[in-house]
Amino acid sequence: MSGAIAYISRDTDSAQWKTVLEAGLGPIDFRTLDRLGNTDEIEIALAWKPDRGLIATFEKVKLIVSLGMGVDHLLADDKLPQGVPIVRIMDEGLVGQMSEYALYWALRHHREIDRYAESQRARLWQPLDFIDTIHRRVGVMGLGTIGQDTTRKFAALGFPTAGWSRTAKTLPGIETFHGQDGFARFLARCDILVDILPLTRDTRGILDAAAFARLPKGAYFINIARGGHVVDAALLAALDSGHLAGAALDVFHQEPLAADHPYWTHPKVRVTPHIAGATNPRTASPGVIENIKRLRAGRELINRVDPKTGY
Ligand code: OXD
Repeated sequence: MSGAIAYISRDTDSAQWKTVLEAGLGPIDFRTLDRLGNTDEIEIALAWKPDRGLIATFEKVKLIVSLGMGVDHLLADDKLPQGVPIVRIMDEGLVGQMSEYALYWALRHHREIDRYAESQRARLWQPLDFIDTIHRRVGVMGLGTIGQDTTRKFAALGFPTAGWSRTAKTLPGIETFHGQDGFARFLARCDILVDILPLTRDTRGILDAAAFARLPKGAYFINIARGGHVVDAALLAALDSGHLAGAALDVFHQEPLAADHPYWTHPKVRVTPHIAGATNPRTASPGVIENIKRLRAGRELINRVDPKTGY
């Protein structure tokens, strides 16, 4: 039998992962955090938020698989073995969930559903003025797989949609901006801003007071990327001053969000517990199986991460 596959995560789906991997690979030596056994036998680490330094103890590890599409949880480990390839899952199910989540909050804001809920509580029949879809400009930060799917769906609904990325990208029907110069111009045209960027050295704290100030007055912010992009005090100040209409936040600097964090009770903030997209072993496993086969056959890996760019 080949080397062991270790499931390094506190999530509770290890049995499902074992089942789907065995369906594609045949019998495997599958280890979990509580039963790692002789760690020199571990060939592949399937990891989600591993403890710092743990993977470094697997002296013969040949492949690290991120069990999420983001890899910041791995790259934050300064002891991660250098030179061991890192791949991430690419899960169409997860991509669809993420764009669906962004669309939900955007439409809820766009159609003033919260104000109608208030009217209902007061038994008030009160139609409100509305903004036409063609005048509500949506902007998506991050044009990777999820960002592209999200821009495509907003554009299909008729929202003037733009995207911003580090390097230039061209997408049909989408206005694109890139780099530092493009960022200010991009923000200035976002009535709804959706964050789907990876968390890297360059994007940590990117949404600060200056960035929020560049958004048009009344803009709405949706974060399905990482809490580390946001300077929380700046977001709260922009909401409190009335510059921003509201925010839907699925990700936070610290998760779970501390019980006394102001986001929980802020009237303009909607909090969800990092559920915008969940990795499903059934839909995520084909890519993982393919990579394990490629590794063992000495072939080029897919969905490989460049530790320098962080995605
Ligand atoms: C991911 C996530 O990175 O769920 O996949 O945050």
